[in-house]
Formats: sequence, structure tokens, C-alpha cells
Amino acid sequence: MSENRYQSSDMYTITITDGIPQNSSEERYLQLMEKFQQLYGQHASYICRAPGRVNLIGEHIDYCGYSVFPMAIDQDIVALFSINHKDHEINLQNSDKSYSESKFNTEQFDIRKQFPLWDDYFKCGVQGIRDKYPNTKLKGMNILIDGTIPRSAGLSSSSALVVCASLTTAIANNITIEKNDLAELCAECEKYIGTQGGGMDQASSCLARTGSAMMISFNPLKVVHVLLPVGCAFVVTHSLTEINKAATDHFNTRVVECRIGTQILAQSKGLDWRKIRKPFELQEALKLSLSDMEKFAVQTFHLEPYTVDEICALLGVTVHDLIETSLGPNTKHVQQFELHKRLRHVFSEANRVLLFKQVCDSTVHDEQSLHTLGELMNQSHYSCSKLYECSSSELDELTAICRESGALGSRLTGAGWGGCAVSLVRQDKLDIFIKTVKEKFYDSNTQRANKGQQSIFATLPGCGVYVVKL
Ligand code: ADP
Ligand code: NG1
Ligand code: MG
Repeated sequence: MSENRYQSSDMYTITITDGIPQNSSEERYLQLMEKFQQLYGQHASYICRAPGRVNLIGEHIDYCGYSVFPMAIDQDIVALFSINHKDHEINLQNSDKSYSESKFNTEQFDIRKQFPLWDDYFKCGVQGIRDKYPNTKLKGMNILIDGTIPRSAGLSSSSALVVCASLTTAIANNITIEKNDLAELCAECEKYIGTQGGGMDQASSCLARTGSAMMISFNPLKVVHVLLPVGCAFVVTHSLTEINKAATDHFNTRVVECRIGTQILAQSKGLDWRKIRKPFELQEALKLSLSDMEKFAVQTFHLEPYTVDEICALLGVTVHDLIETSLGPNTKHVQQFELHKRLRHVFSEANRVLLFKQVCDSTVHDEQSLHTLGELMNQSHYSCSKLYECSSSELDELTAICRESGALGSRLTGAGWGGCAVSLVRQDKLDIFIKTVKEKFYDSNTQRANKGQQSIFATLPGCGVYVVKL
């Protein structure tokens, strides 16, 4: 039934299957195809599908140039579409009616940065294809989106939508694109929404393989597929608070704190600091270990936040120059910068990713291996909470309850400030763990009660993007 049009074993190309692949959500797809027919009066020609991800360890370090360790989840965004033969007209509808219908022209559209709506993420994906293939006059399409990833919860619903949009646009215009290129293109074009992310989400969605977690490195983008130790399970729990990253400046402030901290460290070593923007680039230039980089940051920065004037004095620039070289339009209003805590988090978290992978790679996995992985996850949460300050009281409470309920490790996942946590649990303790967390976190609180059912789920490493030709 599922004949691959491209070589299926080649991880670099996107698999296009003819007809709905076996073992996929056939019933969901059939219902969506019927809905598409009702909405547009024509058959859908393709389904593009992009998964969300859960990051196991390595938070807020992709944009610093460091490797991260996520895996794709089964929850996804799918786009059903067909060409509509109207000049460049995109009609966009969502199976969830809380997302209102949208119509725009592929030749001319704006992406809202301040308070983006859902169609702005789709436009980012279209813009990514326009940037890479500027001479292609993009065709008009009728599109129906359906998503199962909890939104604004750190499981990357935004990037799954952007990847789906780019993929849809590519397929509709007969553009063949490799997965690596799609991941890089989407990492760039999602920035049109205003958040300066690092590329983990788009790479996980594009390059995941069933059964393996992945260590993703950047510049150049590289994925190593890693088998997780037998006997461990990962459970995602929602704190039932959410935050839209593009509607607040928390995220971009962290990005510039890392950049400015790096530039001050570079300047203190007599390097051309304007050319160095990421902690990883500085580490390469200095040829120091991650723990030496952490020591260097701790010795250099005081614990109190830095003012703009103090930073300008250290770098020998005017405020205008600082805005031009390091801050940019999104964060030019920020007055105080935490450098000590943020850089400590980055270097120690980058090291934890390496240690986590080392344990997964080792040939012997015993009780101690699972404990080490769990301990690394706990340290990561602590660092996110106390140094990077991207947790929330709900996430701190939830991860503590997860640990009390038998998790070997528990941490926030994704950008934080709300959203989900991920816990490492022994496979044989999974049922009792889920039952206990439901009782303690969800059912014990009237506002959270009844939401426990969808808010806690065990997850296995899922597959990356694919396209179904209908
Ligand atoms: P996340 O951690 O889920 O990536 P973001 O704040 O980055 O959170 O992105 C969330 C935004 O993505 C939502 O506000 C919405 O605009 C868009 N989005 C997510 N899921 C869907 C969906 N099923 N349909 C339409 N838009 C969606
Ligand atoms: P989420 O939480 O999915 O929006 C964001 C960034 C990632 C990464 C994490 C924190 C985007 C698209 N995603 O993810 O690149 O920096 O936060 O580790 O900006
Ligand atoms: Mg996102």
C-alpha cells in the first residue's frame, strides 16, 4: 500500500507514500479528507504531517550553538491540501474552530510579530520557501490544518506548524527538498514570528526516526540517532499553564543575555567580540572545556544584573552601537541583563547533554545508568529554575510531585515559563507513577481536576515528517 516515491531508506529525503500508510491514524485522516471535501468542494491531494517533540535535556542552548537531546512525539500537525487554480490565493482553515479562517496571497503578505495569530506561523513557512526559491511563482492552495500537540506547552506546536507549511508549499510547487535543508530553512523562517530560536524544534520534526532519541548539533546541522536504555520510559505532564513565546519578551531576552555575556567574555580575552555571537563560538576560539568556560563566566560576572550603561562601558560602545550590534529591535528596551546565572546555565547544561548521551551510548545499562540520567534531568531542571529562571511555580511543583511519585528525574521541557515537564520513569513503575501524579497534581486541585486525563502521557520516540499522496 505504501510505495515510496523516493528511496525510503535515505534519511535525507522526505518519504512520500501513495495512499495512507498502514499503522498511521487512518480514521483521523479519513475524517479530515471528508471535512476537506465539505469545506472546499474538492478532494485533498496530499497530507503533510510534522510531529512535535519533547526535549529530554539541553534547554535554551540550541541558540547558543550547543547540542540538544530531544525526541519526536506522536502528537503532530497535519495539513491536507490541494491546488485551487486561483492565482496565488491561499485559503487556510483549521479543524479547531477556535482558529479562525484565513486567506492571503502568496505574492504579498505580512507576518504579525507583536501578537501573532496562528496563520502567521503558516505564513512563516511559506515565506521560507519564497526566500529559498525566489523565482518560483507560488501556486494557490486550499488547506485544512489539524493539530494534536498541546499548544504553547513546550512541545513545539509552533515549529510543527511551520514545518507543515513549508512542506506543503514545497510539494504544491513541485519543489524537492531534503530533510536537512527543510529543517534549516524552517529554523530560519520561524524567526519571522519574532523569536530568535536555535533550530532544535524544526530539526526534531524533520529528522526524527521511530525508536530513537536524537542528539542534534548545529553549524553544520547534524543528527545522531541514539537508542535510549531498555527499561526506561518518558512521561510528559502538562502544568496546565501556557505561555506564547512570541507574545512576551522572556525568550528573546535570554537570547541576548547569552550573546552579551559571550561578547564581554570575548572582549576580556582581546578577541574581536563583534564577530562572536554564541557561547559555542567563543569556546571554539578559546579552546577551553565546558567546565573551564563555566569557571571563566563565574569569575568574570558579578551576581547582580548588569545595566545597559555598565555593559556599554565594558564593551566600549555607545547605547546605539549596543542596540545595533547585540540587542536588535525586539530587545532594545530591556534595561537589565543577568549574565552570571545565564552563562552558568548554558555551559553546565551543554555538559549535561554530553553526559546524558554518554550514558545512553554505553554498552552496559544497569540501575545506575537510569539513576545517572535521572540525576542529570533533575540538575537540568534546577539550573533552568534557579539560573535561567525559565520555570514557574506550577512547573516546580509538578516536577517535585513527579520525583516524589517515583520519577528518577523530572524537568521542564521546551522554553518553559509554563507548559510541560518530562519525567524519566522505570518502565515497570509506569502505571503507578501515572496514577500517583494524577492524584497528587491534578485531582487534588479543583481547577486542575478532570484535565488530568489528557495532560499526562507516556511517550516513545516517534517518526519525523512525511507526506501522503492521496
Ligand atoms: P509551542 O511550545 O507549542 O511551540 P509557541 O508559543 O511557540 O508554543 O507556539 C504556539 C502557537 O502555535 C499557538 O499560539 C498557535 O498560534 C500555533 N498553533 C499551535 N497549534 C496549532 C494548531 N493546531 N492550529 C493552529 N495553530 C496552532
Ligand atoms: P518551544 O518551547 O517549543 O517554543 C523554544 C525554541 C527552541 C529552544 C527551546 C528552549 C523556537 C521555535 N523554539 O521551543 O529553539 O530554544 O525554546 O530549549 O524558537
Ligand atoms: Mg514554539
